[in-house]
Amino acid sequence: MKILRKTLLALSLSVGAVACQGGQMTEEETLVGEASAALTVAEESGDVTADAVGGETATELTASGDESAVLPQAPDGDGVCDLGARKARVLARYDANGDGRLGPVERDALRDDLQARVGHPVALRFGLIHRAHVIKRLQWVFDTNLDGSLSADERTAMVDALEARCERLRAQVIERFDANADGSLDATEKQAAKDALVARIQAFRQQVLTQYDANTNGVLDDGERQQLRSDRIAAFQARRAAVVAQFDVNDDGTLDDAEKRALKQAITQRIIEGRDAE
Ligand SMILES: [Ca+2]
Ligand SMILES: [Ca+2]
Ligand SMILES: [Ca+2]
Ligand SMILES: [Ca+2]
Repeated sequence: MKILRKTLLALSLSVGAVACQGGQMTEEETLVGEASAALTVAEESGDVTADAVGGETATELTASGDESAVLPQAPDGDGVCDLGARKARVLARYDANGDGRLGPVERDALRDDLQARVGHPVALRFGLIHRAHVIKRLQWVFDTNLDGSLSADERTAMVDALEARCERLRAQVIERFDANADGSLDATEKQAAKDALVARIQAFRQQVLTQYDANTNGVLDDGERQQLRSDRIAAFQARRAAVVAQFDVNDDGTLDDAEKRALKQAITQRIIEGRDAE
């Protein structure tokens, strides 16, 4: 199915036609898929795109470090990766006239919000913790022709990769929490999965607080956050140096286009296949 969709896309692009419906993703599906993929990744720790720091400028890296100096919050999902459910929520949110699909005006609103999310780190769109840099990195990974924006086929590749990842993670969660072994998660089992996720996030919050809440008042004050921020930036710098060293085949100290493509491909493979992919 996935291969068929790509073949059809390549076919339609090769004859210069932009077909809608009938086997390949419509503009609405691509857009909703992209928003859902971006929100899903942004909600998580962002580890999956962390190596994209290799493609960031010093300014971008600092901005990413600033943003990541925010304590994580529990996600709004149920702890089970479900891109389909996420898409339904995105669709419902932007389907202003309630006809079950997104018309041109509604699609523009969603596109604007997605753009605003990347452009304005402090905005709390969608009511979720904002991780614009994670979305920015995700978009960078799938911009395979390096023109600074995502074409329809690059978006499709991004949604396909995130869908594959979600299916893989979902299978892992089911394996772990399917207590009665019937192959799916009922409400109780889903709740257990969500509780485990929330516990993991709380433990991480606690770990950050233990390290940075110097006056132990339970929150990060300005000075404490400043310390966290500069540590995050230093960690990103170290990671960037390691990533560049790994992909700098010609040893000139920077990543040229071919080296960036290899990095993007490695990250994509890891998104699809998991952490042990390489
Ligand atoms: Ca592109
Ligand atoms: Ca079950
Ligand atoms: Ca404090
Ligand atoms: Ca190089």
